[in-house]
Amino acid sequence: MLSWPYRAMALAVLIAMGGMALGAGAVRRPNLLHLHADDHRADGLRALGHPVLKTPHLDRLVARGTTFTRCYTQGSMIGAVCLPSRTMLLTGRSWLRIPKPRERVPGIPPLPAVLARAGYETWHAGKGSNEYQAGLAAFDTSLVMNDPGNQRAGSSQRHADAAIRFLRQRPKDRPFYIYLAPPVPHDPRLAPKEFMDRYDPASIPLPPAFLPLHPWDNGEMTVRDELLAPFPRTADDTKRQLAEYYACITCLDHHVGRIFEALAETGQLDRTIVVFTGDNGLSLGEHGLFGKQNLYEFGGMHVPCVIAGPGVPQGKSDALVYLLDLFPTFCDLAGAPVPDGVEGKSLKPILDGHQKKVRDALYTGYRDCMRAVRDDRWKLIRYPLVDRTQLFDLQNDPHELENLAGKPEFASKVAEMTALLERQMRAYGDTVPLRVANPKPAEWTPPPTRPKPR
Ligand SMILES: [Ca+2]
Repeated sequence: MLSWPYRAMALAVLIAMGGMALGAGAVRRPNLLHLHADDHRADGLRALGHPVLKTPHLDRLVARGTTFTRCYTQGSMIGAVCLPSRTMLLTGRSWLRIPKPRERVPGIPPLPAVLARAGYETWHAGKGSNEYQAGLAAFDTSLVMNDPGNQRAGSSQRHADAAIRFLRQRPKDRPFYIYLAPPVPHDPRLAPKEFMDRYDPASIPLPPAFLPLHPWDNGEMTVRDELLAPFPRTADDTKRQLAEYYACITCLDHHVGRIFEALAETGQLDRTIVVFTGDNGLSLGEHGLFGKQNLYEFGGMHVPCVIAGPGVPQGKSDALVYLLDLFPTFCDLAGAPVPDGVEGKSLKPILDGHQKKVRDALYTGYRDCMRAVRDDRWKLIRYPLVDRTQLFDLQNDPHELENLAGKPEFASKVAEMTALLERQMRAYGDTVPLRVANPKPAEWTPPPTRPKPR
């Protein structure tokens, strides 16, 4: 038995160690509330720099937490970018190593199973299609909330109502992990009139990289999402679609605010880490594109990522991160061991202030027609099937307006970034060739009549 002064010293050391391990203000085994929007652009909140959007509740989350400004889903081998994105999230595996929707990765339980084993009550509500079914099946409760009939406008409210009911009735002896993933602001973009009325299409600015047509064939010009707008894209139609998109986001924000109120009412706000992300981006007129089947910064793969709660500092991180990093991050926050074979990297060392970054470069891919890599400043996009390359200086050209790849003074930078891309592809088992024997002509003219989106 230690005498009093030694006991006091030992206690002080234990407290100091606890503080080091958890970060100031942190709680042991916090609740995890993951709000996962659908097709939500990386700039899709007022607090993330959007000039027109009204998102007061999520803006407050940004104000009190850490925003990862360079978060991406890694890629997609199909037009439904949602599916591999959500599978990566719940398996921690990279895009070419994910399982089929109803299968598990041998040796890696899905994220909810890992958290359940660590003592968490796991609860999901969200869309059922283009989701990782084996992951949803591992939740203690999984509510698949497909919109009845044409009632998409009420989707945000129905999802929030379900989450609030759970918060009020849940077992109080365990922390919770909520995965709330409504199909919002995915099309059809419908919100109640009070939200639609808040955006006048005439006063919506066009996106910075708006073009009537993409200048050449990127290999995926008539996929479903690209057929949601006329060719060539018009200012009026684009503004109308943007107004609808913003109305859906403001409606989502309103109901997220109700969830935050319920957290406060039930005494859980200071025990809950809230994570807000989107599953993929959306072009909505940028570069002449409308979908998520491309690798531009304000296009398919770049997503919002905000983490706020006890022990999480206020600020911004420009670390290069993937959505699949959330798997080990959630494990770390919950005190659960990260299963071997998870490829994501925990962001907790960044939140704790121990690290500035988790990787030096970040690569993305789409089918066999696009590959991209970026570092802190430069980004290269390669289109093997039409033998085109783009090089952007993101520091001076964040909207990717000027392609530097053809300029002789950037030839060595193109070679350097191509080599970086090849190394990244090797690391992730990606064998798609960056050059093909007989590339197609890159010129493209839109179909004379627009096919119906499937
Ligand atoms: Ca999506």
